[in-house]
Amino acid sequence: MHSECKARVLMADDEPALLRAYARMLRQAGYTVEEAVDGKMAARLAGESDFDVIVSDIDMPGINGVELLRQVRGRNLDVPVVLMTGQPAVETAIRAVEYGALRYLIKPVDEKVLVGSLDRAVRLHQMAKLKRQALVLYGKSAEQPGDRVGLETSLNRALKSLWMAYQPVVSWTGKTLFAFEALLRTTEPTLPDPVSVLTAAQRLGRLEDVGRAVRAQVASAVPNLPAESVFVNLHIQDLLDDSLYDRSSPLTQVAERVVLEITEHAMLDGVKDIRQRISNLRALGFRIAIDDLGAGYAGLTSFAHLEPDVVKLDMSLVQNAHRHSTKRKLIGSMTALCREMDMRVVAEGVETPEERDALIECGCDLLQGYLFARPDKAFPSVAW
Ligand code: G
Ligand code: MN
Repeated sequence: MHSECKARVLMADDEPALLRAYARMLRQAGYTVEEAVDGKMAARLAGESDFDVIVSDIDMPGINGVELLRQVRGRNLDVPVVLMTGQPAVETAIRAVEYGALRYLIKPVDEKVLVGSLDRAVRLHQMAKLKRQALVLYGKSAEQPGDRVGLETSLNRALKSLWMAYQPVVSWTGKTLFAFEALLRTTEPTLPDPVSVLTAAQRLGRLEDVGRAVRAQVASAVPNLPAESVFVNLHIQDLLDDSLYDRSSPLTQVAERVVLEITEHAMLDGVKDIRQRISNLRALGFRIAIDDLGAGYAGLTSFAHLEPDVVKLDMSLVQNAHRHSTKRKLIGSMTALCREMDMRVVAEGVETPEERDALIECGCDLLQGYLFARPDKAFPSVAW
């Protein structure tokens, strides 16, 4: 079958006799083979052109097989890599799996096993390419790269392509712009929405990188902000990042114009000294908002700890408010209480004029949602 498909294999082994023997086996099976006499040469060849499969010895001087695998994954998430070794070790096997090696073969490798592995590898590679195409074409899929370097590559691309969308928060009765909320966006197809970016970053222990990138971007947009304030979502872990409290960091320079949103969901995760941290942020000039209020968490700790300046009602509470008197009662009571405590209330996810009017009737004047504007790169104008 390989005489037709002519799959290209990169074969790396620092033992010349073995390299020749394996290459011959593969050519007989119909593969086109390029030979690399060590890891360095293999890394160079792999960088120069695309292979259908890479087969490599593990124990090589300089760049060994696992390092080669890591370098290859930095550029290419899909190409199957088969590693071979004469000295199997649990440690290297684990790293091989972590970096997405397809197989880990013990030398001497039987011809049938080698060719069989490569036949399978070529098909899996085609499948991987098709899946990635499907993901790009049809978005949303929950598909995510499973291996660590793959995820790392995705996250790096997401960080590179990261941009902020802005959505207005309006005062309806005054017909004025109250603020914009900054929302994380990327063009990385494997991490298509903020939640998947944050989940990936969390798995990799790199939430700090995302938080810092977001804050830097928002800071650079503030001079052009066509409103007094900007709302910025914090991940609860961001509260543990020293750079958030750094007086010289770009966002702190404009802290007076920034409202930091902390989601109510996260309050349960219990960041140590949260009170102290919040009070440090206030001292720097930031205001604090509770995000997603009413979305599932019933406790009072969030209020007690945050004493927020702004409370954002979750869209689950807001949507269809005109149809449910219970929702209106809740919103009305919350809004009244917040006013007594000197807190502003923003209703999120307002999509229809009926919802808007119901909210106004409940005393809630600050509104955000598709009815007024969708989040967009250039500060979108409001459809009054
Ligand atoms: O968790 P947080 O409240 O920060 O999330 C806001 C999210 O809600 C954003 O991703 C934004 O795109 C989305 N959003 C904003 N306005 C509306 C709306 O009117 N309807 C819906 N369904 N989503 C909205
Ligand atoms: Mn928010």
